[in-house]
Amino acid sequence: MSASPPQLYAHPFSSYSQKALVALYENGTPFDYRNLEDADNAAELARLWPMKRFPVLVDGERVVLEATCIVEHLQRHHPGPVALTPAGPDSALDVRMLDRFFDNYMSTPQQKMVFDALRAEADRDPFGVREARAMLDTAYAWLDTHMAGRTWAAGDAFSLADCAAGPFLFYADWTHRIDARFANVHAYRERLLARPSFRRCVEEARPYRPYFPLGAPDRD
Ligand SMILES: N[C@@H](CCC(=O)N[C@@H](CS)C(=O)NCC(=O)O)C(=O)O
Repeated sequence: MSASPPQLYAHPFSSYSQKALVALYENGTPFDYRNLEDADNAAELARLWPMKRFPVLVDGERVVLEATCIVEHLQRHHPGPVALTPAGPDSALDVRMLDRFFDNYMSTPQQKMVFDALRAEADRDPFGVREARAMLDTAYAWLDTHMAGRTWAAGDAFSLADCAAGPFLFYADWTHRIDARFANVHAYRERLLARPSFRRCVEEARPYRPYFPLGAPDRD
């Protein structure tokens, strides 16, 4: 794509940033980390993407939005030993399906609760937060059944779906605890925490735990 390494606009404490970082760390892909803690990088992000959502990857002339697409772009243009999207079309579909599950039914309700906590009291949405809690409980229950007998979310190997699962299960449990009866989900979360790529993200994010508006628990 370009002679220079891709640039990643991201923040260490952000779950979607971690999803892209896990992919980069899995394959030891060189990249230029544009940490959004730096105001100049944040201003550049706003120029690149008016939504100001992150992560965003810049690779030569190409601006890649959305964490899933960033992982897919890396797989295509900077492949390494770990194939995060399988070559077979049906296996690739399984991975993408689980990736969509984690974005839509784990991260979306989790973000809803966090964004609500950041609002002024008068602007809060208690009904929406109750709906988000219910969605997380349904997602935990479905995932518990899905993970029975599995190591990773889709197929036999670590994939894009697990890049999403690491940060989203991490913060979902902080936001709305995963009930103890969902033993397969707890075991999967622990497996993800032990994976060096995600462990590295957790350690890099540790200094920012005071940013968590619901109060970071004293664990993990
Ligand atoms: N659909 C986007 C979601 C990205 C996203 O929501 N990122 C959060 C950080 S984890 C963010 O940009 N938050 C800042 C904001 O909402 O203004 C993706 O898949 O990358």
